[in-house]
Amino acid sequence: MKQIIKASFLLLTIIILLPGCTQPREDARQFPNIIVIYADDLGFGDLSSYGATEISTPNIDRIAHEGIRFTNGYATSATCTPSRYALLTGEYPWRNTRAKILPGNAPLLIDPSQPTLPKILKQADYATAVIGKWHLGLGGENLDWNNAIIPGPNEVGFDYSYILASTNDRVPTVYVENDKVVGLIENDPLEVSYSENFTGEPTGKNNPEMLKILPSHGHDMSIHNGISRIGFMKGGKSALWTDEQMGDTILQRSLNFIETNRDHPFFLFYSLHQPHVPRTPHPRFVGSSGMGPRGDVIIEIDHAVGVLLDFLDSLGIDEHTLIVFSSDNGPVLDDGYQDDAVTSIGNHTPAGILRGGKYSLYDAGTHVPFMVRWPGTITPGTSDALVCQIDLAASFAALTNQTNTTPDSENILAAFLGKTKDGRKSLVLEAIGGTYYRAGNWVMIPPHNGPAKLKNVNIETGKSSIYQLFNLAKDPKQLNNLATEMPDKLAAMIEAYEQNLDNGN
Ligand code: NG6
Ligand code: CA
Repeated sequence: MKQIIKASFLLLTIIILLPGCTQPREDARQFPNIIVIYADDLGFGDLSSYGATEISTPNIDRIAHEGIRFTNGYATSATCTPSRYALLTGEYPWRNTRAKILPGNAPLLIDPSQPTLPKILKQADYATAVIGKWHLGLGGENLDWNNAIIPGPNEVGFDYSYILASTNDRVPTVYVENDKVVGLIENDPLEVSYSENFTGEPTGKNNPEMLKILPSHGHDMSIHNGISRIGFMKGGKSALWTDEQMGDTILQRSLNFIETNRDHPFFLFYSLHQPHVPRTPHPRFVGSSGMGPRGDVIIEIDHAVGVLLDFLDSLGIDEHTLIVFSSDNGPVLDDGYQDDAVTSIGNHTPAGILRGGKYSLYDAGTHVPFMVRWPGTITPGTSDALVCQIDLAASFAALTNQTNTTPDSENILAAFLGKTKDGRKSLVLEAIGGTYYRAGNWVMIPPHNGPAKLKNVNIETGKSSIYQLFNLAKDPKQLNNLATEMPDKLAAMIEAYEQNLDNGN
């Protein structure tokens, strides 16, 4: 009897103790933490794991080498806002006419009633956060930055948000934490306009003597921190960020979020602002690449990724964390500031072997680095499966036993985990001024009106008055237009493309 009582007591003790120690950990760890690290304008050839020889990115390469390195990974779009829209909503951005590069005072682009990736993960009891670049609009029309900014990220599925209001080259140059501008004080209200300057405020155009980085095109409006931006602002002085600190700020907030949720599944959208312009590395990275500020900020993000990986390791949650690393669109050198990106590039090829770049209908616009790491679960390797950021929503819904309610996202979890090399069959991608179609290794670009080159940024648009058809398996540089030579293939591609568009509307 004594024995039985003793045994029961022991059992009771174990049961009582379990919730406090191992049990919840195991429950909470049913699904992995998910971190999406999203670079801004990083090209297919910008990482050493993707063939760069003039720059070394050992920490990001760790994700590639310890996970699956995708050679056919895509953003949906050759610019930022639409790619981010697709990643978060699982909806093709060309279905939403507002999903274009947004000004800094644009209303929230995602409808709070839309299904989103973070909402799906919240249903699976994840804590969710976006930290870093947002560029998906905030609030409604005529937003007052001095009051609660609603709706924003918190209304579309994020429990916590700490974001750049828009981009680092657009006003207002402030962080927004949840629904408030960080550091704003009452007697110095922040005002923002994209139509006219505020009386007496200096601009890059009129006051170049105040600038430490000169604009090359655009970016000549309000000045903050010696850098003129797109758009006008006034006041809110106590809230204005320091560009050189931005990398550290975003990283630190991300580490805090991870630490807070170390015992609970979390989804972190770690949204880097580099190497987008203006490129302002922290002083400790200045000169680190030998390639000017663009290279230096790539080294800066590589370093940040290393800190993050080590942090996960130190918390013992490495094997419980799935990481995706990718970029929102392809590379650009001169995107509006005279920052030596062009003159210091040397032999580096940001787009790697691909044609075009940011904004372009050619492959480098959307074909980006893409890697997925989940130590202990994913067997490292390389995959040529066609995968796209739009598919994270459905795939992570599958991973966490949730129903995918987003319209265009496909469950290709098996491809993301390296279990199959079958990804998507096709994609309707977009760039500035139009859409195009990839199916298997083939790309069809329909005729689009517009210049063949964007002169300021010196990038081919891919626009042509005739159909273009390329076989990327044989011709990754897209030099050999097979449209005339292969009329049947062209017709089949056009038909499939139009069917995809029709289904979309
Ligand atoms: C363009 C800006 C460019 C960049 C881009 C958005 C000018 C002349 N150019 O309009 O500098 O901000 O928008 O980049 O203003 S993205 O990566 O956020 O899509
Ligand atoms: Ca971008």
